[in-house]
Amino acid sequence: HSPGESVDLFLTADDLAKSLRRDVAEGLAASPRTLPPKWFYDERGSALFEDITRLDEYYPTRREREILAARAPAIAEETGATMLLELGAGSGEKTRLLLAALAGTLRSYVPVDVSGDFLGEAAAAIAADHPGLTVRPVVADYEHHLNQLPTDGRRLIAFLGGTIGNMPPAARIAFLGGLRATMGPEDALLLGCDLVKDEERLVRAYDDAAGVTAEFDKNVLRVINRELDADFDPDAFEHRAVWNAADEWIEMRLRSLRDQTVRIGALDLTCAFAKDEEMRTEISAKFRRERLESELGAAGLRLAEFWTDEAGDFSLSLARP
Ligand code: AVJ
Repeated sequence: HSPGESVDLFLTADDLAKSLRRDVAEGLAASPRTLPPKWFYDERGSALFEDITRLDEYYPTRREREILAARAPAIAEETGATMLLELGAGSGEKTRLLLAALAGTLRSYVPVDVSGDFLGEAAAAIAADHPGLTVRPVVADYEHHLNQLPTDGRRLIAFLGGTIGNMPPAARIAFLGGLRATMGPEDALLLGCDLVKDEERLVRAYDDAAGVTAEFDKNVLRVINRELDADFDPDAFEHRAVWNAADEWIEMRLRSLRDQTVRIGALDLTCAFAKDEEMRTEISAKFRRERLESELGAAGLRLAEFWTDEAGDFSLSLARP
């Protein structure tokens, strides 16, 4: 893939390689072992996630789209945004709903993603459909480069899909505070958050009958094999989704099916996994309005709107300084 000449780079392939090495070294040394979810999304992982969004069991994408379709005009009216800054690409259809609603005021669209692979192409497609709109894709890690993102105009910062749930509470609060610090008085944050609901539905959403999520989970092992010269056998691990009621988040785990040893060449590391040992590969926090409002408040953001879909499964919040 060619990222195209118009992509702003705050993160090079070398930076990414270094942070993968650091994350894997730290995560495999921890007890229990963890791997951060940001490494799922190579080309295959991104395609698997797209498949997940179309599964019957995986409701968040569908529900968020329903809310956006209903509320995009209100979002446009309340924000009068001149710039749409989208953290995390790959929500093309939802972006289009927002772009259409904001057409009256919007001058620029800034998609931000850690991977430039598809960013340039997706941005070119959007630019072609919206003549007059300046499209400025940025390759950056939104947990670390918030203050390098453009700040001109009235910004609507969209962080959709429930991805904020991948951050543990402390990181989430630091992220929201960091974001707030970059916001002017006219800026607004549009935040998608999945909601707490019955355990059975949550677990099925993260452990579907067709096994797509299992493949997605194991994909992180393939990424590590390729990027760090490792020899994980994905078939020697089993995918699990567990509801952590105390923390109100779903955990995805990979459980070792036997005693085994894995070699990670690039780290000069050999790891022993015991049979049944579980490695945590993702948390996906689920929210209640009160907790969300208080976390936003702690970051200096006021909850201006809180919308859900008809079934009350998912939420979209509009927050302001
Ligand atoms: C893209 C982070 C929102 O947490 O629901 C889907 C990723 N993991 N199935 C989520 C995911 C397993 C997803 N996010």
